[in-house]
Amino acid sequence: MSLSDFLDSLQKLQRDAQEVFATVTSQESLEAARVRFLGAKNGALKEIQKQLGRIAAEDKPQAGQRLNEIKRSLADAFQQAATLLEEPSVADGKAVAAPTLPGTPLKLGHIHPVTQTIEHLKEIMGRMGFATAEGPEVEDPWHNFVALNIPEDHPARDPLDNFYLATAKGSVGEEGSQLLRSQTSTVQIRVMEVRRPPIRIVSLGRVYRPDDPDATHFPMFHQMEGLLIDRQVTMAHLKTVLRVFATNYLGKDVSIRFRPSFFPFTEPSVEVDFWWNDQWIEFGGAGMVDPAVLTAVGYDPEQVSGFAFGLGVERLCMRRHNITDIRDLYSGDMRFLSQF
Ligand code: FA5
Repeated sequence: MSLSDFLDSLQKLQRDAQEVFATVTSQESLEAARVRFLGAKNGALKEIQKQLGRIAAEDKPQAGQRLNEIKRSLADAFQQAATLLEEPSVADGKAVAAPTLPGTPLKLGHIHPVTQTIEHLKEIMGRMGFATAEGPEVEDPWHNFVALNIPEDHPARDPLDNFYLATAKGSVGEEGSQLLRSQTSTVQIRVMEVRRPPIRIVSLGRVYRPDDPDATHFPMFHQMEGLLIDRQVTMAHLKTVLRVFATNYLGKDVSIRFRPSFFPFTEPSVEVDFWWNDQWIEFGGAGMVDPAVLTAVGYDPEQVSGFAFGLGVERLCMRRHNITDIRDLYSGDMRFLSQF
């Protein structure tokens, strides 16, 4: 067989095959085309390949090269036809059933209401000059209790009221043990340990307590801690900052009251309540930083004074958005969460 006859038959095969592969409409016709052109036994390509032995020796390289090219191009045509069959085509009906209907909307994620609240609170406090500070969620008893003037026998240190870590080195409650922080007041200590006054920070983060969940309690919640240390800071400064904060976050008509209370790390101490749904609801604690705390971090209580506060972030968020059950915030129910 001459080289030109060989090349002609290859050319014709390629034309035929491409035409057939381009018009297959089902798996069956695709398979039939594959067997016809690429079949290993009697496929058209195989038949032509058999002729290769009859080509003159000097023409064989060229003939072989062309044969391989056609083989690749037929394999490609087959692959393309197979892919097209898998894709839904307009001819399938569904895709063209109602081309003017709106498509399926993309579900976009958005920021959780508690995170939105945290950003909002940071922004309000930032406008009053409070920078943001951070502290670890896994704490040691020094920062969670001792430096905050909470003695060894204080009920707040009870293992039943805290999440101590089983991996901790020391015995539960003692130096060397570790726990999930139960309040963000730990950050007061961490900031004062490394900085000199004046200090004006807020710290927003998670805290953990083994409280039974109910409408206003959750075992994991967030607090906003505030700390201001300077010369001659008074209770009037504390009350003003909290009032300005409350009116900024909740509106001018918010009623806020300060109730005498006790915290080991502040003296005097107050509980901060907001009026909500015909009753006073506690939002946090506050007070003048106890001189014992200032001394524990190496400050001179004769030279500086300050105030601190710790507010429940979820309760603030709930008050603003009129959410009546804290558990809704952590239910993961998109029907609820997507409203914010
Ligand atoms: C404290 O945690 C003090 N560290 C606050 C403080 C800071 C006082 C600085 C003085 C100076 P208390 O345990 O009351 O205080 O908690 C503060 C607020 O956290 C509460 O008023 C409430 O709003 C919120 N809170 C407390 N427990 C929970 C809970 N289980 N779920 C949701 N919010 C809670």
